[in-house]
Amino acid sequence: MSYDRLTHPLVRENGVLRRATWDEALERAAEGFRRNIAKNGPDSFCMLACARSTNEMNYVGQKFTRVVVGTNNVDSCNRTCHAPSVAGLSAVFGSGGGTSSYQEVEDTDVIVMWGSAARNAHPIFFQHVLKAIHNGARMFAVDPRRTGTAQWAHLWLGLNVGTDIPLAHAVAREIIHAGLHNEAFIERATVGFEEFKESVEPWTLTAAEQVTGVPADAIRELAHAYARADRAQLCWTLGITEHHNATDNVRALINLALLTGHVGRYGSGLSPLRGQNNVQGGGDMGAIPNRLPGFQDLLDPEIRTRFETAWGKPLQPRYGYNLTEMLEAMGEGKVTTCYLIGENPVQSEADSLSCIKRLSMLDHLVVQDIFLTKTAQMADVVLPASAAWCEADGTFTNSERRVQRVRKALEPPGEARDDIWIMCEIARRLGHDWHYDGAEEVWDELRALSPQHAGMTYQRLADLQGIQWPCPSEDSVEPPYLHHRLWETDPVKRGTPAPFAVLRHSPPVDLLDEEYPLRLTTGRRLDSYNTGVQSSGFASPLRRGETVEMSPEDAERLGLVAGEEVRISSRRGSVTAPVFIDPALRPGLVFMTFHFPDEVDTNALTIEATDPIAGTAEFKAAAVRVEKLVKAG
Ligand SMILES: Nc1nc2c(c(=O)[nH]1)N[C@H]1C(S)=C(S)[C@@H](COP(=O)(O)OP(=O)(O)OC[C@H]3O[C@@H](n4cnc5c(=O)[nH]c(N)nc54)[C@H](O)[C@@H]3O)O[C@H]1N2
Ligand SMILES: Nc1nc2c(c(=O)[nH]1)N[C@H]1C(S)=C(S)[C@@H](COP(=O)(O)OP(=O)(O)OC[C@H]3O[C@@H](n4cnc5c(=O)[nH]c(N)nc54)[C@H](O)[C@@H]3O)O[C@H]1N2
Ligand SMILES: [Mo]
Repeated sequence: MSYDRLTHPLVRENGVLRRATWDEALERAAEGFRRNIAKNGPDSFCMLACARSTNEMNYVGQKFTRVVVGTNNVDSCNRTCHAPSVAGLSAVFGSGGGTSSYQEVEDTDVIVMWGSAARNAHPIFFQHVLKAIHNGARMFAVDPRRTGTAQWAHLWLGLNVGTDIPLAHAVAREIIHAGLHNEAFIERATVGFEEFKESVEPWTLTAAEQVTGVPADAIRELAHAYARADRAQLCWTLGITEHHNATDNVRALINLALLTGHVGRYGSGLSPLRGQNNVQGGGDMGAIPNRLPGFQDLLDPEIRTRFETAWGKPLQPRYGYNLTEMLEAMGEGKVTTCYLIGENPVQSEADSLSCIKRLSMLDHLVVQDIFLTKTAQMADVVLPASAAWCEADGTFTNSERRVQRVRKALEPPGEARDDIWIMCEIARRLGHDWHYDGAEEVWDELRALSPQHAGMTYQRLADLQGIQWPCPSEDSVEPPYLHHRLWETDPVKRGTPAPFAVLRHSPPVDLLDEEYPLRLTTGRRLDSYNTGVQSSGFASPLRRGETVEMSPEDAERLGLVAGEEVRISSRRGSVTAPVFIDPALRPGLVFMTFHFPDEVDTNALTIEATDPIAGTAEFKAAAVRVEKLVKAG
């Protein structure tokens, strides 16, 4: 199916959505928020902000939540992908951003793509990887599937789903035993090495081979190549972060960089490639429950006071709910109203059936989107927005922390309006007379409050074609990578040392057994985007709908042929889809996307087990059964 752009506001009347004027829809949206806040308090409100939209939109969105409503319950899809990367990197280095620039990838010697299908999901970044390979770099791919990325690799390490910690530990142990660790760096810039060394000792190459399925020789080769390289980049994405122990997975990879000193220098670093075009920016702008704009800690009284003075309102001195906690709180009747901007959780959340149940318990749901999504169809009020990437002004921030300008090139269709205009109109109806004369005014307000963005005027962003944070002043010139302080000889300049983490292996929560013997992992294809809202409107002979991809061996064992419709069932739900036979998959592993949820709701199968630190769900590991469909008659 394909979606049509929303061109006018809608309000629910007698159970159905009908066309409304802007004035009526805005009043209805505001009235529902007012009613719930008055009855149940500000914490009964939550906002999901849009990682597709601009920094300026996200800044205004979090300010709306904190100032107009008075809660910190604001989050976005960052929760479903890289919240564990941000949590892990912040815990070690005090900052959640990826440490390197794209250019450095071209100038490095070894690139490890760990749990990342970048050729499909980050094609622009992958161009830099291809240039690096052309320049002589060796690329290693660590992925249960032999992906398009793996096809370009010097070596593919096809591990079992959810065994990244044993693999990383075995790499670490091999580096230590071969004497390839960087003793000077460890001594100067890190803490906890002895405990870490002891903790990886059981993970011999043989022990790791048994658990991960990766041959010992391949583990050894990765360990030696990474440790011996002059420059090395370790990049990861959702194969690491969409697990119930995702922050631990991230820490396991950071350990490898600390062990070898591959961080804080030109060409060496740690890169979580972010998901949606502006999910990095959304978090930087404070559209997360624990940080104010500029990624500043909400619990720091000095920082809070600065914002309270600027915004003229006391802020709640405690973290809000993250997306996962918001949904739980809806189920418990604690959150009763939600302002949902540019997210489609009905189709993107793990265990979608329970997500729908929770959203339907809300007293008042306002959805602001560019399409009438499945989530919008549940709303009380639907507000048509302009598409940030071509119909609005502002900035986006990419995975290398580079802030870039986007400019309005087209008028939005029908009566659709800018995300910021809509939020300000609702704020006004709730007693806050907000007016911004364009995106630049929002940006300048942010610059005054966020030291890491202070020097990025619109003029400089245009002149320099984007600037990476940190950029504390208009004349500052910072290196393109973070944490160079770790290499300073002066202990004062070096600052807080980076801690190693002692971790343990924890296999996927959804256990395989006789009833559910196959491991399902889910992910992306090049030609489709997330829940398909923005990518289902075109057909191509090269493009297929949802399928269940499996190895030739499993297909044969189950007596299945390519194209045959089968039933896929997990402990939570059941769907049907055609079989696609793919030798990139090893026996025991099946793969589905979540790009066609109107036809096949893959997330009816996934499990809501979440990482306790970051709240990210284990989208990458469900236990399923695949069966022939019994034909009627
Ligand atoms: N074309 C396209 N591009 C996109 C998107 C899209 O939908 N379509 N979405 C965007 C978004 S929001 C995001 S977050 C990114 C995601 O980008 P990626 O993370 O690269 O994409 P995925 O396909 O979800 O997962 C990556 C890989 O993890 C592997 N994997 C699964 N389980 C494990 C495991 O236990 N260990 C390891 N090491 N690997 C494992 C999978 O086999 C898969 O190849 O892509 C962005 N870019
Ligand atoms: N099974 C499975 N499920 C997954 C994942 C997985 O790997 N496997 N990955 C997870 C990940 S990483 C992510 S990021 C989520 C994605 O989950 P969602 O963010 O819920 O899904 P999208 O389809 O990207 O929805 C983006 C929405 O933003 C709207 N939009 C686009 N531009 C604008 C704009 O300028 N303004 C406004 N107001 N709206 C706009 C679009 O119309 C669309 O409805 O899915 C998660 N779900
Ligand atoms: Mo994502």
